[in-house]
Amino acid sequence: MTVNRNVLTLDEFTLQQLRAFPRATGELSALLRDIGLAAKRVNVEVNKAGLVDILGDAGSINVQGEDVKKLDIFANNQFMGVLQHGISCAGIASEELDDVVIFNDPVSNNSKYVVLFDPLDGSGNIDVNVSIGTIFSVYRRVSEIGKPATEADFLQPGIKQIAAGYVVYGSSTMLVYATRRGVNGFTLDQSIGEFCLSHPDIKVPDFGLIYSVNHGHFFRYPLGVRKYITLCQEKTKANGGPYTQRYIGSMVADVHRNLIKGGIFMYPGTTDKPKGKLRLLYECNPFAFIVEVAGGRATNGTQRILEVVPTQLHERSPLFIGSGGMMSELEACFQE
Ligand code: P6P
Repeated sequence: MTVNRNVLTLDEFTLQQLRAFPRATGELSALLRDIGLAAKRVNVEVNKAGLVDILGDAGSINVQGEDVKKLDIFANNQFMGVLQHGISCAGIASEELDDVVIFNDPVSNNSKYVVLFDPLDGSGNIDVNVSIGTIFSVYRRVSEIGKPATEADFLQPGIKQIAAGYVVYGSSTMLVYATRRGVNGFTLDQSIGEFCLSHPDIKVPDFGLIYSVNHGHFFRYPLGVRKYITLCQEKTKANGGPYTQRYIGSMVADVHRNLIKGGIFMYPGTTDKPKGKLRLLYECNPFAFIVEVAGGRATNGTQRILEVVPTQLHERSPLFIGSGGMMSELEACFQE
């Protein structure tokens, strides 16, 4: 039987990347393997979520006598657990936890990375069977190796990211991650329980036909945003359209679709919430890194997302992200 060497698993791919850098320590490969393992475990529970009435609601005791956790908490614990027991991570920050978690054990203190993640973004969509996702961001520590990580390790601008990625639990389960060398997508092959390279070297088209925004807030958006949305609606075949509005209400699914097909995703600030809803550190920054490596752009409306210097762990930011040509059209509307 011939082995199909064209289909690389996530582990084989990261090891191949490691071999290309002889001086690399393998810590990043190990960290991505850990994240892939947690994602597979979360995927099993997400796929069962529709049976929650059989398994019992969060907080109840299920038929196996296990206490059923909210899926967000379950996902948080899976990612935190694999990272804490791995060899590459000194600590984590999570959308589910108020403060950073410094692992502070000898192996973790000697690790050179910290990881920030949103363990289950869009989890409000679970009970209506809409795709949801995990988002993660990897930084090299600025604190002294050998000692416990500090909060400063987590409050770095997005430009300092070493890697970033997401998992989309949808019609298929995909893990997409970026380093400065490129963006690559892996689809979970349930028959072997491995993420397999399915989307090598992802590049976002410079233009697309999709714009993603919550129209319900239209009259609370800044004038430039309203101008751009109107421009999108006026697009015809004669001037580069017609555009389609697609908004799932699950950022991972919306941005993933636009990354592959081309498009723009907007979560602007509003008159009542000027900073918008999305979190800078573990939603905006990782996607900004991924999309920029793929050839697109991401701003907060006035500044490149990756250059924003964070001051708080859970701070929010407006987000405009996607195809470079469409981002330029948006920025022209801001200038008018
Ligand atoms: P709205 C999910 O709760 C989330 O954080 C993102 O995944 C999604 O893009 C956004 O909120 C949707 O928010 O206000 O449009 O429902």
